[in-house]
Amino acid sequence: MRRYGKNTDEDDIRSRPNRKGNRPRTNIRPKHEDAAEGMVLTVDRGRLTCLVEDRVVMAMKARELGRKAAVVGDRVSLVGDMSGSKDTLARIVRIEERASVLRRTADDDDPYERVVVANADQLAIVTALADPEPRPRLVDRCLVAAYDGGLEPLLVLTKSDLAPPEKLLELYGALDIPYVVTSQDELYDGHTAADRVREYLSGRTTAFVGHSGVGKTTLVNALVPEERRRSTGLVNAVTGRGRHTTTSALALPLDRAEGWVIDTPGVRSFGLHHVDPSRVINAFPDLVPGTEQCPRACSHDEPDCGLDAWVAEGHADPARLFSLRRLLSTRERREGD
Ligand SMILES: Nc1nc2c(ncn2[C@@H]2O[C@H](COP(=O)(O)OP(=O)(O)OP(=O)(O)O)[C@@H](O)[C@H]2O)c(=O)[nH]1
Ligand SMILES: [Mg+2]
Ligand SMILES: [Zn+2]
Repeated sequence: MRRYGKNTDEDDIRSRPNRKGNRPRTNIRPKHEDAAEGMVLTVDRGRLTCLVEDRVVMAMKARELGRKAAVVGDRVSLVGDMSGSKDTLARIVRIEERASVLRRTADDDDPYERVVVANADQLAIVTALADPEPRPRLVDRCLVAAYDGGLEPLLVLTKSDLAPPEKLLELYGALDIPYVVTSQDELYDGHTAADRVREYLSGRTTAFVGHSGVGKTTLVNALVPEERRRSTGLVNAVTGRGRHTTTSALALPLDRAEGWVIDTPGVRSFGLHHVDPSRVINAFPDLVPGTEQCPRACSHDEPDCGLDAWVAEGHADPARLFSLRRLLSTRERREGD
Protein backbone atom coordinates (compact mmCIF):
# COMPACT_ATOMS: atom_id res chain seq x y z
CA MET A 1 0.00 0.00 0.00
CA ARG A 2 1.24 3.46 -0.85
CA ARG A 3 1.07 5.67 2.17
CA TYR A 4 2.85 8.58 0.60
CA GLY A 5 0.65 9.13 -2.47
CA LYS A 6 1.00 8.22 -6.13
CA ASN A 7 3.88 10.51 -6.88
CA THR A 8 6.78 8.32 -7.95
CA ASP A 9 9.28 10.80 -6.59
CA GLU A 10 7.99 10.27 -3.11
CA ASP A 11 7.99 6.53 -3.50
CA ASP A 12 11.56 6.82 -4.51
CA ILE A 13 12.47 8.69 -1.38
CA ARG A 14 10.52 6.28 0.75
CA SER A 15 12.37 3.27 -0.59
CA ARG A 16 15.80 4.58 0.33
CA PRO A 17 17.27 3.35 3.56
CA ASN A 18 15.81 5.44 6.31
CA ARG A 19 19.06 6.83 7.59
CA LYS A 20 19.33 9.92 9.71
CA GLY A 21 19.19 13.01 7.56
CA ASN A 22 17.52 11.06 4.79
CA ARG A 23 14.03 10.66 6.18
CA PRO A 24 10.99 10.47 3.95
CA ARG A 25 9.90 13.92 2.95
CA THR A 26 6.84 14.46 5.08
CA ASN A 27 5.08 17.75 5.59
CA ILE A 28 6.11 18.12 9.24
CA ARG A 29 8.70 20.81 8.74
CA PRO A 30 6.76 23.22 6.55
CA LYS A 31 3.83 22.98 8.94
CA HIS A 32 6.02 24.37 11.71
CA GLU A 33 7.73 27.08 9.76
CA ASP A 34 6.27 29.65 12.11
CA ALA A 35 7.51 27.82 15.21
CA ALA A 36 9.12 29.96 17.91
CA GLU A 37 12.51 29.23 19.43
CA GLY A 38 12.71 28.63 23.15
CA MET A 39 14.88 27.22 25.92
CA VAL A 40 13.73 24.65 28.47
CA LEU A 41 14.07 26.04 32.00
CA THR A 42 12.61 23.17 33.99
CA VAL A 43 10.63 19.96 33.53
CA ASP A 44 7.91 18.74 35.86
CA ARG A 45 6.02 15.55 35.06
CA GLY A 46 5.73 16.13 31.35
CA ARG A 47 5.15 19.87 31.65
CA LEU A 48 8.05 21.92 30.38
CA THR A 49 8.62 25.51 31.37
CA CYS A 50 10.25 27.31 28.46
CA LEU A 51 11.63 30.76 27.90
CA VAL A 52 10.42 32.22 24.59
CA GLU A 53 11.89 35.66 24.02
CA ASP A 54 11.15 37.20 27.41
CA ARG A 55 8.02 35.18 28.19
CA VAL A 56 7.73 32.07 30.30
CA VAL A 57 5.63 29.57 28.36
CA MET A 58 4.32 26.23 29.58
CA ALA A 59 4.54 23.47 27.02
CA MET A 60 4.28 19.77 26.43
CA LYS A 61 6.00 17.52 23.97
CA ALA A 62 4.24 17.01 20.65
CA ARG A 63 3.50 13.40 19.78
CA GLU A 64 5.66 13.57 16.68
CA LEU A 65 8.77 13.79 18.89
CA GLY A 66 8.24 10.17 19.86
CA ARG A 67 10.30 9.00 22.80
CA LYS A 68 12.87 11.73 22.65
CA ALA A 69 12.65 13.80 25.82
CA ALA A 70 13.51 17.46 26.14
CA VAL A 71 15.60 18.35 29.18
CA VAL A 72 16.69 21.50 30.96
CA GLY A 73 18.90 23.57 28.69
CA ASP A 74 17.46 22.19 25.47
CA ARG A 75 16.78 24.63 22.63
CA VAL A 76 13.38 23.77 21.23
CA SER A 77 10.86 24.90 18.63
CA LEU A 78 7.35 25.55 19.88
CA VAL A 79 3.97 26.03 18.27
CA GLY A 80 0.56 26.88 19.65
CA ASP A 81 -0.34 29.34 22.37
CA MET A 82 2.80 31.31 23.18
CA SER A 83 1.14 34.10 25.11
CA GLY A 84 2.49 32.81 28.39
CA SER A 85 -0.87 33.41 30.01
CA LYS A 86 -2.24 31.13 32.69
CA ASP A 87 -3.65 27.73 31.67
CA THR A 88 -2.19 27.84 28.16
CA LEU A 89 -0.03 25.07 26.82
CA ALA A 90 2.23 25.25 23.79
CA ARG A 91 3.67 22.21 21.99
CA ILE A 92 7.33 21.40 21.50
CA VAL A 93 7.74 20.16 17.95
CA ARG A 94 11.50 20.02 17.65
CA ILE A 95 14.55 19.65 19.85
CA GLU A 96 17.61 21.30 18.34
CA GLU A 97 20.90 19.49 18.16
CA ARG A 98 22.72 19.67 21.50
CA ALA A 99 26.11 21.31 21.87
CA SER A 100 26.81 19.18 24.96
CA VAL A 101 25.06 16.47 26.92
CA LEU A 102 25.64 15.65 30.57
CA ARG A 103 24.52 12.08 31.13
CA ARG A 104 24.48 9.78 34.08
CA THR A 105 23.19 6.35 34.90
CA ALA A 106 21.95 5.24 38.33
CA ASP A 107 24.73 2.68 38.50
CA ASP A 108 27.72 1.66 36.40
CA ASP A 109 25.96 -1.53 35.30
CA ASP A 110 22.65 0.20 34.67
CA PRO A 111 22.27 0.94 30.95
CA TYR A 112 19.37 3.36 31.52
CA GLU A 113 20.80 6.79 30.80
CA ARG A 114 19.32 10.00 31.98
CA VAL A 115 20.34 13.28 30.46
CA VAL A 116 20.88 15.68 33.34
CA VAL A 117 21.21 18.85 31.26
CA ALA A 118 21.77 19.81 27.64
CA ASN A 119 23.89 22.61 26.18
CA ALA A 120 25.77 23.47 29.37
CA ASP A 121 29.36 24.44 28.64
CA GLN A 122 30.62 24.15 32.18
CA LEU A 123 30.09 21.64 34.99
CA ALA A 124 30.48 23.05 38.49
CA ILE A 125 31.29 20.05 40.65
CA VAL A 126 30.28 21.11 44.13
CA THR A 127 31.82 19.43 47.17
CA ALA A 128 31.55 20.49 50.78
CA LEU A 129 34.82 20.44 52.73
CA ALA A 130 32.77 19.08 55.66
CA ASP A 131 29.13 18.38 56.51
CA PRO A 132 28.71 16.28 54.41
CA GLU A 133 32.27 14.89 54.20
CA PRO A 134 33.94 15.27 50.79
CA ARG A 135 33.91 12.15 48.62
CA PRO A 136 36.61 12.44 45.98
CA ARG A 137 35.27 9.46 44.06
CA LEU A 138 32.12 11.34 43.22
CA VAL A 139 34.24 14.27 42.07
CA ASP A 140 36.27 11.91 39.86
CA ARG A 141 33.10 10.50 38.39
CA CYS A 142 31.66 13.93 37.66
CA LEU A 143 34.95 14.85 35.98
CA VAL A 144 34.74 11.83 33.73
CA ALA A 145 31.13 12.67 32.85
CA ALA A 146 32.15 16.26 32.08
CA TYR A 147 35.04 15.23 29.82
CA ASP A 148 32.85 12.63 28.15
CA GLY A 149 29.97 15.05 27.61
CA GLY A 150 31.99 18.01 26.37
CA LEU A 151 31.69 20.26 29.44
CA GLU A 152 34.56 22.08 31.08
CA PRO A 153 34.84 21.27 34.77
CA LEU A 154 34.98 23.82 37.59
CA LEU A 155 35.64 22.61 41.11
CA VAL A 156 33.67 24.40 43.82
CA LEU A 157 34.68 23.60 47.38
CA THR A 158 32.09 24.91 49.82
CA LYS A 159 31.95 25.31 53.61
CA SER A 160 35.59 26.29 54.05
CA ASP A 161 34.44 27.78 57.36
CA LEU A 162 34.20 24.16 58.58
CA ALA A 163 37.38 22.57 57.16
CA PRO A 164 40.45 23.56 55.11
CA PRO A 165 40.65 22.79 51.37
CA GLU A 166 44.37 21.90 50.97
CA LYS A 167 44.16 18.12 51.13
CA LEU A 168 41.41 17.92 48.57
CA LEU A 169 43.04 20.45 46.28
CA GLU A 170 46.25 18.43 46.27
CA LEU A 171 44.36 15.51 44.79
CA TYR A 172 43.29 17.61 41.81
CA GLY A 173 46.43 19.69 41.37
CA ALA A 174 47.76 17.74 38.39
CA LEU A 175 44.44 17.99 36.60
CA ASP A 176 44.75 21.73 36.35
CA ILE A 177 41.05 22.35 36.88
CA PRO A 178 39.91 25.83 37.82
CA TYR A 179 38.59 25.89 41.37
CA VAL A 180 36.93 28.22 43.85
CA VAL A 181 36.83 27.79 47.61
CA THR A 182 33.74 29.30 49.21
CA SER A 183 32.13 29.76 52.56
CA GLN A 184 28.84 31.28 53.45
CA ASP A 185 28.74 35.07 53.80
CA GLU A 186 32.49 35.21 53.67
CA LEU A 187 34.10 38.45 52.69
CA TYR A 188 37.42 38.05 51.03
CA ASP A 189 39.23 41.05 49.63
CA GLY A 190 35.91 42.82 49.84
CA HIS A 191 34.21 40.22 47.63
CA THR A 192 31.71 37.61 48.65
CA ALA A 193 32.17 33.98 47.68
CA ALA A 194 29.43 34.44 45.07
CA ASP A 195 31.36 37.30 43.48
CA ARG A 196 34.40 35.09 43.07
CA VAL A 197 32.35 32.24 41.65
CA ARG A 198 30.60 34.62 39.27
CA GLU A 199 33.90 35.36 37.57
CA TYR A 200 33.96 31.81 36.26
CA LEU A 201 30.34 31.84 35.13
CA SER A 202 30.02 34.97 33.09
CA GLY A 203 28.94 34.34 29.50
CA ARG A 204 28.47 30.61 30.05
CA THR A 205 25.88 28.05 30.99
CA THR A 206 26.99 26.22 34.11
CA ALA A 207 25.35 23.17 35.65
CA PHE A 208 25.88 22.65 39.39
CA VAL A 209 26.08 19.03 40.53
CA GLY A 210 27.03 17.24 43.74
CA HIS A 211 25.77 15.36 46.77
CA SER A 212 22.72 16.60 48.63
CA GLY A 213 23.51 19.24 51.24
CA VAL A 214 26.81 20.49 49.80
CA GLY A 215 25.33 23.94 49.20
CA LYS A 216 24.48 24.02 45.49
CA THR A 217 21.24 25.93 45.95
CA THR A 218 22.76 28.24 48.55
CA LEU A 219 25.38 29.26 46.03
CA VAL A 220 23.03 29.50 43.07
CA ASN A 221 20.71 31.69 45.15
CA ALA A 222 23.55 34.11 45.75
CA LEU A 223 24.15 34.33 42.01
CA VAL A 224 20.65 34.94 40.65
CA PRO A 225 18.20 37.82 41.07
CA GLU A 226 16.53 37.82 44.48
CA GLU A 227 13.04 37.00 43.27
CA ARG A 228 14.26 33.75 41.73
CA ARG A 229 15.61 32.16 44.90
CA ARG A 230 14.77 28.57 45.81
CA SER A 231 14.59 26.78 49.15
CA THR A 232 17.64 25.25 50.78
CA GLY A 233 17.71 22.50 53.39
CA LEU A 234 19.61 21.69 56.54
CA VAL A 235 22.02 18.79 56.60
CA ASN A 236 20.79 16.05 58.94
CA ALA A 237 22.82 16.36 62.16
CA VAL A 238 22.74 12.60 62.82
CA THR A 239 23.51 11.09 59.42
CA GLY A 240 25.52 14.02 58.07
CA ARG A 241 23.59 13.78 54.82
CA GLY A 242 21.58 16.33 52.94
CA ARG A 243 17.82 16.05 52.77
CA HIS A 244 17.39 16.19 49.00
CA THR A 245 15.74 19.56 49.23
CA THR A 246 15.97 20.33 45.52
CA THR A 247 13.86 17.93 43.48
CA SER A 248 14.15 19.27 39.94
CA ALA A 249 16.76 20.90 37.76
CA LEU A 250 16.14 24.57 37.03
CA ALA A 251 17.94 27.03 34.77
CA LEU A 252 18.25 30.54 36.18
CA PRO A 253 19.72 33.68 34.62
CA LEU A 254 22.79 35.13 36.30
CA ASP A 255 22.42 38.36 38.17
CA ARG A 256 24.73 41.18 37.01
CA ALA A 257 26.24 39.11 34.19
CA GLU A 258 25.35 37.25 31.02
CA GLY A 259 24.90 33.55 31.44
CA TRP A 260 22.89 30.79 33.06
CA VAL A 261 23.25 28.65 36.13
CA ILE A 262 21.45 25.33 36.41
CA ASP A 263 20.70 24.07 39.91
CA THR A 264 20.19 20.30 40.04
CA PRO A 265 18.97 17.88 42.72
CA GLY A 266 21.64 16.25 44.91
CA VAL A 267 22.84 12.87 43.62
CA ARG A 268 23.74 9.79 45.65
CA SER A 269 25.90 8.39 42.90
CA PHE A 270 26.96 9.21 39.38
CA GLY A 271 26.84 6.06 37.25
CA LEU A 272 29.09 6.01 34.19
CA HIS A 273 27.72 3.12 32.19
CA HIS A 274 27.56 5.25 29.05
CA VAL A 275 31.12 6.57 29.16
CA ASP A 276 33.54 5.71 26.40
CA PRO A 277 37.00 5.70 28.04
CA SER A 278 38.62 6.66 24.74
CA ARG A 279 36.93 10.05 25.00
CA VAL A 280 38.39 10.72 28.44
CA ILE A 281 41.99 10.79 27.14
CA ASN A 282 41.03 13.77 24.97
CA ALA A 283 40.82 15.84 28.13
CA PHE A 284 44.58 15.21 28.48
CA PRO A 285 45.96 16.73 25.28
CA ASP A 286 49.50 16.55 26.69
CA LEU A 287 49.22 12.75 26.86
CA VAL A 288 47.47 12.14 23.54
CA PRO A 289 50.70 12.03 21.43
CA GLY A 290 52.00 9.30 23.73
CA THR A 291 49.13 6.99 22.82
CA GLU A 292 50.67 6.39 19.39
CA GLN A 293 52.71 3.56 20.89
CA CYS A 294 49.65 1.95 22.48
CA PRO A 295 48.21 -1.37 21.32
CA ARG A 296 44.91 -1.11 19.44
CA ALA A 297 41.92 -0.27 21.63
CA CYS A 298 44.21 0.37 24.58
CA SER A 299 42.32 1.33 27.71
CA HIS A 300 45.42 3.29 28.83
CA ASP A 301 45.11 1.48 32.12
CA GLU A 302 46.77 -1.82 31.21
CA PRO A 303 50.32 -3.26 31.24
CA ASP A 304 51.01 -2.73 27.50
CA CYS A 305 49.93 0.90 27.51
CA GLY A 306 52.47 3.04 25.69
CA LEU A 307 51.98 5.96 28.02
CA ASP A 308 54.29 4.50 30.70
CA ALA A 309 57.32 4.62 28.43
CA TRP A 310 56.32 8.00 27.01
CA VAL A 311 56.14 9.51 30.47
CA ALA A 312 59.34 7.77 31.57
CA GLU A 313 61.09 9.45 28.62
CA GLY A 314 60.11 12.77 30.13
CA HIS A 315 57.52 13.87 27.58
CA ALA A 316 54.85 14.51 30.19
CA ASP A 317 54.34 14.81 33.90
CA PRO A 318 53.86 11.41 35.60
CA ALA A 319 51.28 13.01 37.90
CA ARG A 320 49.10 13.65 34.85
CA LEU A 321 49.18 9.99 33.85
CA PHE A 322 48.44 9.01 37.42
CA SER A 323 45.41 11.31 37.44
CA LEU A 324 44.17 10.03 34.08
CA ARG A 325 44.35 6.47 35.38
CA ARG A 326 42.57 7.35 38.56
CA LEU A 327 39.71 8.75 36.51
CA LEU A 328 39.69 5.81 34.10
CA SER A 329 39.54 3.32 36.95
CA THR A 330 36.76 5.13 38.74
CA ARG A 331 34.25 3.08 36.81
CA GLU A 332 35.66 -0.15 38.16
CA ARG A 333 35.80 1.03 41.74
CA ARG A 334 32.77 0.86 43.94
CA GLU A 335 31.48 4.23 44.89
CA GLY A 336 30.75 3.37 48.54
CA ASP A 337 31.22 5.99 51.22
N1 LIG B 1 28.71 26.25 57.23
C1 LIG B 1 28.29 26.39 55.98
N2 LIG B 1 27.07 25.95 55.64
C2 LIG B 1 26.67 26.08 54.36
C3 LIG B 1 27.50 26.69 53.38
N3 LIG B 1 26.84 26.67 52.19
C4 LIG B 1 25.64 26.07 52.44
N4 LIG B 1 25.53 25.73 53.74
C5 LIG B 1 24.39 25.05 54.38
O1 LIG B 1 24.27 23.72 53.90
C6 LIG B 1 22.90 23.30 53.90
C7 LIG B 1 22.51 22.69 52.60
O2 LIG B 1 22.51 23.69 51.59
P1 LIG B 1 21.70 23.56 50.21
O3 LIG B 1 22.08 24.74 49.41
O4 LIG B 1 20.28 23.27 50.42
O5 LIG B 1 22.39 22.25 49.59
P2 LIG B 1 22.11 21.56 48.18
O6 LIG B 1 23.43 21.12 47.66
O7 LIG B 1 21.31 22.45 47.31
O8 LIG B 1 21.25 20.26 48.61
P3 LIG B 1 20.15 19.44 47.75
O9 LIG B 1 19.19 20.42 47.17
O10 LIG B 1 19.51 18.55 48.78
O11 LIG B 1 20.90 18.67 46.73
C8 LIG B 1 22.09 24.55 54.29
O12 LIG B 1 21.77 24.48 55.67
C9 LIG B 1 23.06 25.70 54.03
O13 LIG B 1 22.80 26.81 54.83
C10 LIG B 1 28.79 27.16 53.78
O14 LIG B 1 29.60 27.69 52.99
N5 LIG B 1 29.13 26.99 55.08
MG1 LIG C 1 19.52 22.23 46.39
ZN1 LIG D 1 47.44 3.23 26.26
